[in-house]
Amino acid sequence: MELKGRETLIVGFGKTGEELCHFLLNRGAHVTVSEQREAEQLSEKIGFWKDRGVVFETGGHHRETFLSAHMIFPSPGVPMIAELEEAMAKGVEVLSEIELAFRFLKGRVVGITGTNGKSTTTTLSNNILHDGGIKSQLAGNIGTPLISYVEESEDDHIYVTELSSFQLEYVQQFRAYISVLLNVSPDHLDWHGSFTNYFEAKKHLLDLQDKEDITILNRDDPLVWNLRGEIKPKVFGFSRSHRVTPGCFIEKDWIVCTNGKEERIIHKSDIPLRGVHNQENVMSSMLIGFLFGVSSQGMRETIKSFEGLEHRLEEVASLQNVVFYNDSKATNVGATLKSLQSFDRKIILILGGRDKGGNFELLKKPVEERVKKVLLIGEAKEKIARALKNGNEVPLESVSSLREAVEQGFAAASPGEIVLLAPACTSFDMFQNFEERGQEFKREIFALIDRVKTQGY
Ligand code: UMA
Ligand code: ADP
Repeated sequence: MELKGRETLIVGFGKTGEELCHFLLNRGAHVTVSEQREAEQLSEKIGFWKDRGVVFETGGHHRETFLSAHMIFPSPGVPMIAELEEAMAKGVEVLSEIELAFRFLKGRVVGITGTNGKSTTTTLSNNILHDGGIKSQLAGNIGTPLISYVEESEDDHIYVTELSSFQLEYVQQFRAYISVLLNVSPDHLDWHGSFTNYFEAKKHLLDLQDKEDITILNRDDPLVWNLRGEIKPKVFGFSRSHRVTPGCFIEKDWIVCTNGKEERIIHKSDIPLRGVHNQENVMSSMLIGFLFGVSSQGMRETIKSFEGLEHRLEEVASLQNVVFYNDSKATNVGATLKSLQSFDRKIILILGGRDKGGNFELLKKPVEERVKKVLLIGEAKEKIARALKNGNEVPLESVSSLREAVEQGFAAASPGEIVLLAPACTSFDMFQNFEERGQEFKREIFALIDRVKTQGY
């Protein structure tokens, strides 16, 4: 692929946009950035890139800029805006950052996607490979764009890459040596427009693989498992409820991997992560290690020492035997459902934020079964209240801040119960991102503990 002298347009100047600037300039392309935010709101680094010849169009997108480009690289967060649609219709090439990276990357890609569990699985898989002596790197949606590894890449490197549906939208040749599809449930419907489009984007990952490649599929998710007949690579399954071969399954409380010969890898009780969904993440990570020949002993050690990621069912603190959990990353209904299933004690649940088109009706039954009280926060409050109300006896209360949520949650909980932030929505109505929401939740918990200790409440 020749980039020298080509007119390239980057849409959006976040992490991806900046890494793209670096890469495209290095390859001799002419680079323009189009960004909806005003220049003052952007990173100070804009000056650095201007000095190197990047042209900035800020405060909005202009169709002429899009139409005059040879190639457009939209940042993942940029939906199908009119300017992009028109340029595509006129034949301008539109590629995602991962596609560009793949065209130049040496080494192999392990691509992990799914609605939930991507970051956990990507991190654990990378740990397993790394501890097993393989030159692996953590890339993609989890934080470091794949493109930033290209210049240093070598043939024996493995890039364990978390892939979002956004990144998989504009791919053409991106080919993972191993792909993983963890699960699929409705998410990002505001961006993709429909569940079908969202599902199709995820499926691009598998469609672009060939018969020498490997696909790992969730045997217990019918939508995912049904794809096995439609794709070219060899399929490995993982399942909590069926013996699946080749693949990974649970037998007499042991997690077993098989590709002909069965190997017991770890006893269920040795997995430190909470929740059955994490058994699925562990099984798929284990299959990746197994396929790269990492020893059972090695995998066992890595899994035993993996404490999970911040903001994913994170135990924060306990006060008078009420335990607070931070699952700020539960930004869709599917994740919140798994979160609720992970406890056998009554829960005070904090729900709400910005809606992505989620079907909150699905929460009704588990809320009735497991939740003592729901605290509603953010833009989606009323929609969630409508979905939960009909005949539901569980009290709902509206709160205006996480401070109030923490206080009301503690007040409603009896000793032995749980206060859980698993909001089923994004944080963007009140925070920069899910991390900031989780940090604020934790700060408020510790502030409450201090108040109780010093003032008795
Ligand atoms: N922008 C426009 N026009 C638009 C929309 C956005 O100019 O119409 C601009 C914004 O003003 C902003 C820039 O685009 O300045 C942001 O681009 P971006 O949202 O793609 O952000 P990046 O910083 O490039 O981060 C992206 C991923 N973000 C999203 O997918 C929303 C990061 O995933 C990822 O870590 C990073 O690339 C590196 O690969 C974050 C995420 O929330 C964690 N991902 C979603 C999720 O996990 O649910 C998919
Ligand atoms: P992602 O990167 O796909 O968002 P994370 O590992 O960050 O995945 O987890 C996001 C949320 O989804 C967390 O709230 C977590 O509790 C929940 N979760 C994690 N793994 C799974 C899974 N396999 N199935 C369903 N929910 C999961």
